[in-house]
Amino acid sequence: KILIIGACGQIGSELTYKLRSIHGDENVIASDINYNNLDVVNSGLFEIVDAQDYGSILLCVEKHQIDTIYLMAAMLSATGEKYPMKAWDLNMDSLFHVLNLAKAKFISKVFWPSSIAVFGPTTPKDDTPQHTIMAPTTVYGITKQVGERWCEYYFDKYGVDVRSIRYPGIISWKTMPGGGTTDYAVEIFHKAITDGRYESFLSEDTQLPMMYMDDAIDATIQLMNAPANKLTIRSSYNLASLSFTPKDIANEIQKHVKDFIISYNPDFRQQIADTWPKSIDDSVAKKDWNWSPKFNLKKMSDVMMTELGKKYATSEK
Ligand code: VAH
Repeated sequence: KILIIGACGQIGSELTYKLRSIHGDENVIASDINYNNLDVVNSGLFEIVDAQDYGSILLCVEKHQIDTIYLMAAMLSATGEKYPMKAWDLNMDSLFHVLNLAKAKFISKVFWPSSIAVFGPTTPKDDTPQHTIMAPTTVYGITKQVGERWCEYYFDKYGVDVRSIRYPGIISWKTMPGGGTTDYAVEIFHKAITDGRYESFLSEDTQLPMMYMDDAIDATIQLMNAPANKLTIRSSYNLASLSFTPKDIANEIQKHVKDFIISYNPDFRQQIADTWPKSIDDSVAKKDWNWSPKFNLKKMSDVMMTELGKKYATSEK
């Protein structure tokens, strides 16, 4: 059975829904530190699990005969700069507990998300390679870089089957992201519908690697289902689908909301975004497990505006 830790979060919630649809509700246990996402809590098996407490995770693993864990709990880049030691403790304690559960054979497979945040200002920004200079300058990025080293170490030394993807910014409409630098790219769609305007905390030409949620979820499941002998990367796979700027998104939104207005007021998150790549080379993921994205900027923007339009129309009634 499958346990998702951090199931109330932006990616964790949609992984939960997707894995339930594939494996059946009774085989997927969602968990988080609180009941923050009632859609997830009330739509299937749910447990309170503290990702920083080994005993709490082990209790759930034994109660439900878990053999695979998706560890989606983390403190993201922006919040991590406000609470560096909390970010380090949460992101690293949780990874060690799950890797040690696998080393002790309580579970047999682990998914752990890395991020383009592992790259820093000295990394080549265009078509960033799978193997390249990595000197992240955010706490979050440091936890992801060190986490990747530990994943590869546990695979090499203890045969732990841990798999990982360096997610770009993820765009979705079901669950809000929390505390990320790429959150503007989700907020802008909501504000376009509710206010007809948005003040971006990143400058208009800040290009970042991004991905629509369905592509990210499909890639995650594709990697987890891939034969182990096909995988040449046990740190974390580069993954790409599209890159865009706030101006690009505003142009797409204006095709739906004619008089949509965007303004720019960069804050501390601009300094974070400036250290990240503009685009990613994911040729290794394509070769190893046939990765191929389905959503381009237009298709993503259309689905975001359509689904959020419906969501806000019903909530107003
Ligand atoms: C963040 N959404 O902004 C996350 C992600 C690449 C960005 O890691 O921190």
